[in-house]
Amino acid sequence: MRRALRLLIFWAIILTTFPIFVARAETRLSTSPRFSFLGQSLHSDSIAHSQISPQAGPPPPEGWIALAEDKDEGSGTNLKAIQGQFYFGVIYFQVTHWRPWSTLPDIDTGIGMDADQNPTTGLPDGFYPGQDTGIGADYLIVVGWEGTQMWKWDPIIGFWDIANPIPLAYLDTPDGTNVFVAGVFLSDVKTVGALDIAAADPKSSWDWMPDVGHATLRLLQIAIYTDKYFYSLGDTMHLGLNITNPGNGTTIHLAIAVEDPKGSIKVILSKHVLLPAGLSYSNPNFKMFTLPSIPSGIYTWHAALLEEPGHAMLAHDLSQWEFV
Ligand SMILES: [Ca+2]
Ligand SMILES: [Ca+2]
Repeated sequence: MRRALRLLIFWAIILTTFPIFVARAETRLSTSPRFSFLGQSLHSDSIAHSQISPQAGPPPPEGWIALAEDKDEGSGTNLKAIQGQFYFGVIYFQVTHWRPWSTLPDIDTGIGMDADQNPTTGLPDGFYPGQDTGIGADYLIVVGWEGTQMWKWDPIIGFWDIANPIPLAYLDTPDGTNVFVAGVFLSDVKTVGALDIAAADPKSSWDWMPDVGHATLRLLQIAIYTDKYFYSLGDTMHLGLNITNPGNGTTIHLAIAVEDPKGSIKVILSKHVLLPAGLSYSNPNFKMFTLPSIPSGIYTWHAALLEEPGHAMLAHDLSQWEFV
């Protein structure tokens, strides 16, 4: 009898407190929007200072490729723009917000990467509020109070593998600004050679960039260089060209041009090129020129890989030399 009474009381307590528990859980979700709501509690990580020692150097400022821009929807720090580049084995992203970090006590920005370009694998659309990306992100770079790291999608549990975070290769989150740069090693990302990406900021009322759809970063690299800096009449210039394609075979447009000291540009090569899968092309004697009498001053070689069709910039490089 006593046992029956205890059971009755037990169930009475469970049944009366359960709705309260559910209500509390829902409140916590809505007041603390974050990527890891299914995961274990994470120790807070301030954006104010870089928490990791960078293993890679900063990427070259001229290497950024514009991926997406986003209007100011008014809440929080709000996402403004994202740029990307692939440089010496590291995938870098630069994210700009409309307002500085100091606007909020914590920031929390995520960059989802669909590395197999397959929307049926990885994070499904509609998982987070307002998520309409058309991609299935297989990796999520998080920068902010939830951590500064990358999570891999776990298809078994249907969530990020938060227990096994992947360290970032690079992170720069300068104090008092509204821009950060984060990088991850290509070797940590299983990819077909192009990344479909979308960014989100839960603390800015789940702001998405772009609002709908995604951008694509192709992991191609091009480098152009000369055998020395100073040249004069009659010298032979060895023009070097390197191209790497870590992904699948792809057809692109290769353009090479030289800019003279007055800023006028002469295209010396512009054509379709098939880049085989896994290409690592390096040729310090791509072209050789015996220099005629030309105006003295600083010249610049430009090299670019452009999307075909459309001619969106995929990778570019430049190299200066001087005629004396
Ligand atoms: Ca995917
Ligand atoms: Ca937006």
